[in-house]
Amino acid sequence: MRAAIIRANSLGGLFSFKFIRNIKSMSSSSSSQDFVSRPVIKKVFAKLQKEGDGAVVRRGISRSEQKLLDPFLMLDEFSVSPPAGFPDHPHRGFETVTYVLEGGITHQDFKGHKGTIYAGDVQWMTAGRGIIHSEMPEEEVNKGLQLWINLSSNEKMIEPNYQELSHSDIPKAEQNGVEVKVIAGESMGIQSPVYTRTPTMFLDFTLQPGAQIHQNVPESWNAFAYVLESGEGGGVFGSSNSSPVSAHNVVVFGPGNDGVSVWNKSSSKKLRFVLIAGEPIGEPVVQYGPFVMNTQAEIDMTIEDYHYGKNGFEMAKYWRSQ
Ligand code: FJE
Ligand code: FE
Repeated sequence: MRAAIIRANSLGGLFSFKFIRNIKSMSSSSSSQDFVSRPVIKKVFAKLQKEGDGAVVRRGISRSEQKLLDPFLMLDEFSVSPPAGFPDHPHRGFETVTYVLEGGITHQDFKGHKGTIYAGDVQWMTAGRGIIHSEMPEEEVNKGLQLWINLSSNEKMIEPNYQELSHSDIPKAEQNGVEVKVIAGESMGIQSPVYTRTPTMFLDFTLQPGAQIHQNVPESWNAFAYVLESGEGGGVFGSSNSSPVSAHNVVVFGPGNDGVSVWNKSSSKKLRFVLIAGEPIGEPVVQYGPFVMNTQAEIDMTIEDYHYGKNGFEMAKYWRSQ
């Protein structure tokens, strides 16, 4: 407790009030006593918008959050039914992480990769210098998350790569009414097998009514949560007396060295959210749709490469998904 107060005071200024409130409220709880949560600095409701071919996504992170949440570029919660989907389109300069929550998504690319991921499975795709692919739904209802993670300038033009994880490859831990699936990084003593070029933590938490967690996050990293399911009054983030956050909201955490605390204050419903954090890259971001580079000149070059089938887009002229 004492260490926490010293650290809170050393930050001074704007955040100290919130931290001190936090410490007081935590002194009555047992498991979070030694922790001070990062404060919540922004909440964003993920509004519906059209994407792909007839698909609708909830966009939780977009350009307006990119500065606060470097290295993250986009977070979409998708719910898509055939014939809608995401037909042939390119990517360059970043990674896409697709986490299926319900149904299945089939992926095909211009290098002959093909596969379907179902509920609980993850595809961690490094687009690098260039991918053209389609992502199409398999069943009646297909839901999930797609996160875009930037690559540093020296990795933007690397060879594309896939890490595909079946739900059975994703380590899971359970303790005191808290379940965590470790998609990337480490939590509750278990570690994901995913290799993250941009250091990233991606955790899927389910808290039973009354449960709480404190998750450490490296000090220099940016962090946010996205609420998937919450009962009324359930999802409380950052400070135990802050107002509850409902489903389809992004909660952006401010800086701090301890990590984040979350409470499920609902008496009957579970709370499910993903906690995502990453090491900021600190480089300029110039985005043109599915191309993310550091300068406008690199974007112009990318559009030319895609158009003429060069520098990684060689197969663009010949390939169509089946
Ligand atoms: C797309 C740019 C895109 N959100 N969520 C342009 F990024 C996409 C695209 C997606 C996407 C795919 C999945 Cl599986 C989930 C997503 C955007 O693929 F279709 C176009 N046209
Ligand atoms: Fe894509």
